[in-house]
Amino acid sequence: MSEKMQAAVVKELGSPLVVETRDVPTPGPFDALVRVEYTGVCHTDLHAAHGDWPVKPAPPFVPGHEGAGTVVAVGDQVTRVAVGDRVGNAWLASACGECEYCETGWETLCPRQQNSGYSVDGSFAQYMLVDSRYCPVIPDGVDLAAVAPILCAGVTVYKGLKMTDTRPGQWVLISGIGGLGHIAVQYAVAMGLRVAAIDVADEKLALARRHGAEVGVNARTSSDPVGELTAATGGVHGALVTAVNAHAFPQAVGALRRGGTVSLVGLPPEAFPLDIFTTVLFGLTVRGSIVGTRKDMEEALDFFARGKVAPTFTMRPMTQINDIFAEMEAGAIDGRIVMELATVPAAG
Ligand code: 8ID
Ligand code: ZN
Repeated sequence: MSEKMQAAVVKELGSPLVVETRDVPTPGPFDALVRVEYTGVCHTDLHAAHGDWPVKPAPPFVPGHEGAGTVVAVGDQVTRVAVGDRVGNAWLASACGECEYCETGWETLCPRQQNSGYSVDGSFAQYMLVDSRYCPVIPDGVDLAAVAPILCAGVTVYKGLKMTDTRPGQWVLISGIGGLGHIAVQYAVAMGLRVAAIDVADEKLALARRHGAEVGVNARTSSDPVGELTAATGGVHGALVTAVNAHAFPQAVGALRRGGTVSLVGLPPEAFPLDIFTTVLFGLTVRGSIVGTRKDMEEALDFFARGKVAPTFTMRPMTQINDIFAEMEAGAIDGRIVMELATVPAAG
């Protein structure tokens, strides 16, 4: 009889997840089987469970792409990790390794990539498979619960900030101070940038200030959020939009100074108007940014291991996943939720 585990499963898009007993998966040649100890909950998991995006995941599937745990078995071709190593999963579960993107350091754009918790089962489970050639390797000595949010939120904002082409001493706007945004503030400060924050809740702006933001603007209560940001910074050199609301995007573009760059990272399933005249005459750059490569991940994890960033998180059992999603939708989470897999009642 195969071994069993508990997993939170999307049975139908838009329906609550079901925590149920599943078989522990068997590793293929390049896979590692990981006993998951902690997993962060990303807003992408909520988009996945709702089927928000044009390319939809196929139920039943297990969400989760911020899982951290220990390797308990490996396939016969695995060389990069070994039983006992601490590894995680990531949104970029694997890529083809052969296309023009993989060949030029842009594996995150590989058209044949697999995505954890979307096209392959993720970390909302007591065990998961990872491709040993792509999985993040957790640095020695770091706390497994605290590192989980780095595996998506951390690497995504670290790469997204690099994509703003800003330099130390310049202003960067972080729009949306949720799971991604509050970590973005910390990477930006660590990179020597000056940080302005915008969100729709004063508690989120207070969190941004605790992590080093110098300016905080409430887009809900301010009569002129862009004017306030411009007055405080002279116009930001770069902006990173993590907000899950299309209104935040033109505001971030509006806050840029001439020559500025905005990295779009948040994924509300909508469009936004881009003023052509201003974009052209002010020489603005508007670009998308999707997670990070394995190298970006190594660098993002290194910032964490050196104590430069420390996600704010609350630990919860996986059985509360539907409550957690409801709180996320309501914007009621401070930083990140990290689910503890050990507290799930033993599989039977
Ligand atoms: O690689 C990527 N591009 C990537 C990676 C990971 C996540 C993209 N994402 C996407 C997610 O799919 C999601 O759409 O980034 C978005 C943010 O993910 P998150 O940080 O995990 O979500 P959250 O914790 O719910 O935070 C969202 C924040 O946005 C604020 C909320 O108050 C919250 O703090 N916000 C909203 I909703 N409307 C806003 C507005 N109009 C706003 N902030 C400013 N202005
Ligand atoms: Zn994510």
